[in-house]
Amino acid sequence: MSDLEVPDADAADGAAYAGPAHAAARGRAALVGALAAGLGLVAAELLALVLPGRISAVSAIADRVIAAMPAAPREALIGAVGTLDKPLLVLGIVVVVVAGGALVGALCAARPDRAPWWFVGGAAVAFLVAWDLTTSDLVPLVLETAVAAVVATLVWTRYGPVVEPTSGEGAGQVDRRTVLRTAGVLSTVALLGVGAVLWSRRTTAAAVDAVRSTLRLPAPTDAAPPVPAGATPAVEGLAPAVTPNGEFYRIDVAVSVPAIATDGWRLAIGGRVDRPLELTYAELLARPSIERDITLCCVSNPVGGDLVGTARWQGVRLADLLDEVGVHDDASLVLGRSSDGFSAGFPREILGDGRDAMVAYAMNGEPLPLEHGFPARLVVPGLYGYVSATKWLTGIRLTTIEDDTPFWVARQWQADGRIESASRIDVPRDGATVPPGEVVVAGRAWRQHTGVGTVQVSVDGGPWADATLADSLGVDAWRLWTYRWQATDGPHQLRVRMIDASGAAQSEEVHDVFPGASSGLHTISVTVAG
Ligand SMILES: Nc1nc2c(c(=O)[nH]1)N[C@H]1C(S)=C(S)[C@@H](COP(=O)(O)O)O[C@H]1N2
Ligand SMILES: [Mo]
Repeated sequence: MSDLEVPDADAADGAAYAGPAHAAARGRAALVGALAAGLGLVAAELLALVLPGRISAVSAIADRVIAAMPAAPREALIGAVGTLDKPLLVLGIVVVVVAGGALVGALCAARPDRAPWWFVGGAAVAFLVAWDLTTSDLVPLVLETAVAAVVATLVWTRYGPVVEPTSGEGAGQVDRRTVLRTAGVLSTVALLGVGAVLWSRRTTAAAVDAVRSTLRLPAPTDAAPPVPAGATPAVEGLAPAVTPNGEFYRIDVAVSVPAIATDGWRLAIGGRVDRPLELTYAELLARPSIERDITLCCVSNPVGGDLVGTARWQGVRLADLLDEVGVHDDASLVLGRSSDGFSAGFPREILGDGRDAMVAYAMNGEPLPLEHGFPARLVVPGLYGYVSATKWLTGIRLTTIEDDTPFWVARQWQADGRIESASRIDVPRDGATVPPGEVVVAGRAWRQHTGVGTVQVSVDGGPWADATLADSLGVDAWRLWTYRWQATDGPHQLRVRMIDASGAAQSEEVHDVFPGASSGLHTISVTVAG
């Protein structure tokens, strides 16, 4: 028996397939298998475009992979490739599918009737990985994976090997030129299909964004005072107190930004309530609204990092909506759900202190940008985004953590996402060289919903000296600060700490982000040379 023996072929098939001709046939079968799998995938993605919800199986699988990754490798991946992590994952999935098809083709060269079972099995595995029990993707994902299996089988039966073991070596094989020509045609179709998917995504997003930019916002019923001119000290290189939308950090697990048209959008408030409520976009905007400056912050922000931003948000007070639906006493968790299957939840008791949590629809005077949750999102002062700030909001569920575990809590992040005190030096930059004499050191500090009390700077481990606080945007936003330092030649270390408005000093204990939040004092090195 040759070592090119096809493992699952019986002796008669094996004899007919021995030798170099067999290897070539197996190569062709692998090629057809790869094409079959690839085209199945393209067909599924095209179908996703026309199904309600536009749930792509590939992006759903990428979501689940990101979600299933332990925090350390995920952070490492994001650290290494930044926001390219999702496109790379999608590419990886495509490669795995095509390679899997090639393997099936090679293994089934001698027994082509077996390949469809592998395609069906592969599609079933893809479905199981893609489907999240907590979302309603069931029907689209069943349809998409079924279509993938059917298309792969059709391609295989049309172009795959035909084996008639009794009629001699290579009998019934399609010739090489036919396979290559077909491969060319099918690859072109596949590329066009992928192109069409990407193009259609972009045009949908562009269409939603075009409508978005024509929307008119109501004047806030309860407006924020004008931003004080003194909220941002005039220091070169210091970013403003209110972050422009285009510079606001973005964090989410969505592979492509959901583009939700306002027409069909509804916000459903339900669960353990007396009177469930459903609001259209117009109904949401018709309600009394508040406008507040709130600093939003990611739990993954490292000490001194920039996954934090402040915007002037406008929306409907969450407490008013909850009063209206009549929340049951046993509802301990407020869970925001989004169109992409993400959910974020926080203890209901946190709202007991009257903080201005809201269903926000505007950011810095314009409808929420698509990346920041259009048409609506939750914003809760004092909580990290992962437990509170659900973008592309479609539902608010009054529930318990046992019944509905929020996305990141199910992945071992802390359930209590209250923001820790933090402070940062922005100017000068770490590693900068500055001239001797008076140097203006500047930065920001935050402890949302408590407020900043004092910011202090220490040079080279020396005594803490008070910085000057800029004008306040309120307790829910960060506060900028400056410190005049008499710099002398040589290398120096600058360190900052914050004491909040209740008198509690920022933790000096150093720890990494997972599973709660980073802590420790931001320290930078500068060289003074003239
Ligand atoms: N739908 C959805 N909402 C989400 C997330 C997400 O992955 N999906 N991530 C949350 C996290 S972890 C953060 S820090 C904030 C970030 O909001 P931003 O992108 O507007 O800055 O969004 C939150 N809302
Ligand atoms: Mo986050």
